[in-house]
Amino acid sequence: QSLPTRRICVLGVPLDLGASRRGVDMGPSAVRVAGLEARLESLGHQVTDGGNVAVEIAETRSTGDVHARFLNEIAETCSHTANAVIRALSDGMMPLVLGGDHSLAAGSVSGVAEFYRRRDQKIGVIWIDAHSDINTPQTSPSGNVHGMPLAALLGLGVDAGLAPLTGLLGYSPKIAPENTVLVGVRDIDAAERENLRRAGMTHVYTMRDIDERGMRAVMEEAIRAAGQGTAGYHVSLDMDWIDPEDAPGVGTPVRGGVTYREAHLAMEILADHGHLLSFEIVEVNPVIDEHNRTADLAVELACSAFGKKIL
Ligand code: 6HN
Ligand code: MN
Ligand code: MN
Ligand code: MN
Repeated sequence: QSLPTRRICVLGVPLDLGASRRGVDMGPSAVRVAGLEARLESLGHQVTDGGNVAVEIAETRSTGDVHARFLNEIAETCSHTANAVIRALSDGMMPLVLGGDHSLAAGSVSGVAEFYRRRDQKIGVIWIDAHSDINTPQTSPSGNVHGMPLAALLGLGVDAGLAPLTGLLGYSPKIAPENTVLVGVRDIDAAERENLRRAGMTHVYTMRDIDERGMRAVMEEAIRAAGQGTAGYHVSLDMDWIDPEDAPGVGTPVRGGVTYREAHLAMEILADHGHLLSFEIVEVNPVIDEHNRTADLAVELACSAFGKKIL
């Protein structure tokens, strides 16, 4: 069948201040080079590239607090990202955000949430990741802010040094735990378990859930939770979700991830439901990739999420 044509706005956020391994700032470029725009257009979509959001680079800044390195610079970029997302949505386009480290999601999701809040609607979030990204500066073992964006969005960390991110756009929380879903997690810090509980997160699907119940059952449940009483959902895809065998070029690889086929199936199921409000792909690291194949997979997965069918 023919798929609904969308107007898509690509936004790059070449940020790597939130991770300790350098290189994900080149992610947006790598994904563009892999042919994102042309391949989405070949599906019938109208794609506009909105360029890159302004970011600072590590070499010109001091790290600041070791419990949340470069937090103020990251919050600044998140604020620009939120505004760029709001602008794209206001222009009737669907944001497709390219990272960059995952801390940028504090900005992109805030933008989507704010756009719908102005219309008295809530949004859901489907966070697809090996990690739960729910540390605060107090609980983080690394001080890397890319391990904290979900905490900020759910309203944690105001009193734990995360206020610049949690309080983005002047209010908090941006999203509700009942509409926020984690899929594919397999590396959760001890203190993050407690943070998940404190935040009221119940829709947490681990790799074991995917192994035992299958991708179809897990995604259907995830979509139901994220869509319950919301305008739809934002999908935040951290490429380290996929097994390093198929996605070696990521910031924080963890073995035991989803397979190439499972990843496509999850995206195809998202496309079937059609409640997608915005999409993002983060943590592509060309420095440790092999001939850009992680970026290429990112493009493939975006195509599946935007309706590409085998037949
Ligand atoms: N990511 N939980 C670890 C930390 O340092 O807080 C890893 C975070 C990884 C974050 O991959 O987006
Ligand atoms: Mn992540
Ligand atoms: Mn991750
Ligand atoms: Mn549906």
